[in-house]
Amino acid sequence: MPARGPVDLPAREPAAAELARAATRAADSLLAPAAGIRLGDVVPAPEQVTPALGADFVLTPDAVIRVSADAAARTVADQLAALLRPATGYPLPVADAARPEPAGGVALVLADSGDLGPEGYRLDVTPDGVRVEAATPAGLFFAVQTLRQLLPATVESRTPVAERWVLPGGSITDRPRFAYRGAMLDVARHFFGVPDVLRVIDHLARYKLNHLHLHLTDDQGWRIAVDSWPRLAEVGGATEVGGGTGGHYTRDDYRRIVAYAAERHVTVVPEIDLPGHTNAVLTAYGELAPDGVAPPPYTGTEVGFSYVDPTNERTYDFVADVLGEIAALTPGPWLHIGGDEAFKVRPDAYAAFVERVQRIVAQTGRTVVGWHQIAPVPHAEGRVLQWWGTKGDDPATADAVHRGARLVLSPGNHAYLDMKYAPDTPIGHDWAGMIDVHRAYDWDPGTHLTGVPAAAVLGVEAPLWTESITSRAEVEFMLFPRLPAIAELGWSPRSTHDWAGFRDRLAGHGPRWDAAGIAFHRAPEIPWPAEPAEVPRPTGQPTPGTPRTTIPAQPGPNEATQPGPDEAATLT
Ligand code: TNX
Repeated sequence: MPARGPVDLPAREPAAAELARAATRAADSLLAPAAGIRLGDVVPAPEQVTPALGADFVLTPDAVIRVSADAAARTVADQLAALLRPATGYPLPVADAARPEPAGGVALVLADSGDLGPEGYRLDVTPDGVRVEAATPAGLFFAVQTLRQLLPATVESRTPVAERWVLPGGSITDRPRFAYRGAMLDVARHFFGVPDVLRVIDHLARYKLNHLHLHLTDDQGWRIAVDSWPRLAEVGGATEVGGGTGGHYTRDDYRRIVAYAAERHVTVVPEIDLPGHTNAVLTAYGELAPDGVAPPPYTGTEVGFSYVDPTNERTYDFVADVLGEIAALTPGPWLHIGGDEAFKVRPDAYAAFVERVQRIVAQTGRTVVGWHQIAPVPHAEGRVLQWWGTKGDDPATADAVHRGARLVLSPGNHAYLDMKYAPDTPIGHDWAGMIDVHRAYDWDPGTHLTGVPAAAVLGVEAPLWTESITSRAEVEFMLFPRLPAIAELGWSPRSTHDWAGFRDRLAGHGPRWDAAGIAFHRAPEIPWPAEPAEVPRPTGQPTPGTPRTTIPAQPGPNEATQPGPDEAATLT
């Protein structure tokens, strides 16, 4: 008898394989919803989520990423590929979207259909593929951040993982509530080098934040090279809180930060704090001091004692030169002039100074931003005030809004991520109270300040002051998990606001942060999933679900493999 089977198989194989795939899909659709990620498990919560049970998509080794013919969109496709390749081990070539649609891929399509706005997107997941549509590359980029969260947490691994790369089926239509969604890093109290800043930009991008405010100058240090006043960085940059050697960004360093941010649709907002918080300036150029004498460097944490002389014309040369150089290096529309805590400057002199500096900013073609202390000063076209008070009522700020100012909200008692989580938090301040995750989440930017309509609110920002924060691990400990709470307030429609739901969605990010080597705080309010038992735990690590109040001085378990920013995704 002739051997049976092999000779007949080629003709039957496609049908058999198809049947097998269909059977797997049917079985998966029954199993996946219980065990896997649901379409709505995204932070910040999307505007509209329509799950389709049984319509999951599985990313396979032969998947292709297709993208519209546009350089910036192509960058997003390359970023997606760079994000997915390490953990999946798949080649994921990037091809032109105009090519005939192969099944099983991801398509990123620029299309101005519907009302997605400048940052919105639509994501459709079907068994045959994933299709993203947006009017802009920024919209595609934000969709990619959503897509990333819909894959298993192990997608964050930088080495290949055996995993079924399933995405839950259905559609998401999403766009932000506010145009300005930011975080601030104080690089003046303690200096943070370029790799640390790039990593913070990655953290922002994950949660669809689109502004990085850099607090570049303060009493303890001046952190940006200025060609026309070189001693600012050379002398003023050589100190920090606690007496360390500080540091500063060269112009190329700063350009690199700005470019890295731009590739992630993040705008850098540089702050030169004036007229107070300027001891570092005065150590470098004593001629700008009210008494003309350079003070010694300051490495403590008091505020409000220093100021540049508002009656000296040289002060305005200094301001114009510095702001001119910073504007030339900064593609974004904003220049932040500080304006906070100038306690030693009389109110009339302060108002005249700020009014003049607002005009200098206008001459650079940029829009002025200042802390809300500048509210009483006459309006300047487009100006933005950053609210950091702890009350819900401030007549001076409401009045400035009525005169045309817009607001970025950073309420000290909700959004100041340098505040401790709880009394036993080992670092941070407490002057604005404790800020646990619930407190960071539990406010509404649209109604927060009496007399300020939602239409005047440009957005939200989470500042991280660094008097007590000295390392990348400490930065991450304070940012995570509160930064995603502020991000959700900035992005998600108010109708999605729900603490219990947020807490559960956020919990799923713990394993992602573990896989990405992010040193987050295991806040006890969040029901973090237990880690798999086989994951080896370095001694001293808390058991799952236990709040961690110490910050790892050593890199976390995965940090050695993923220490830096996601520069693999950078294209030059
Ligand atoms: C107030 S908020 C400051 C900063 C401090 C911060 C500490 C603001 C505009 N000024 O100088 O670093 O408190 O929380």
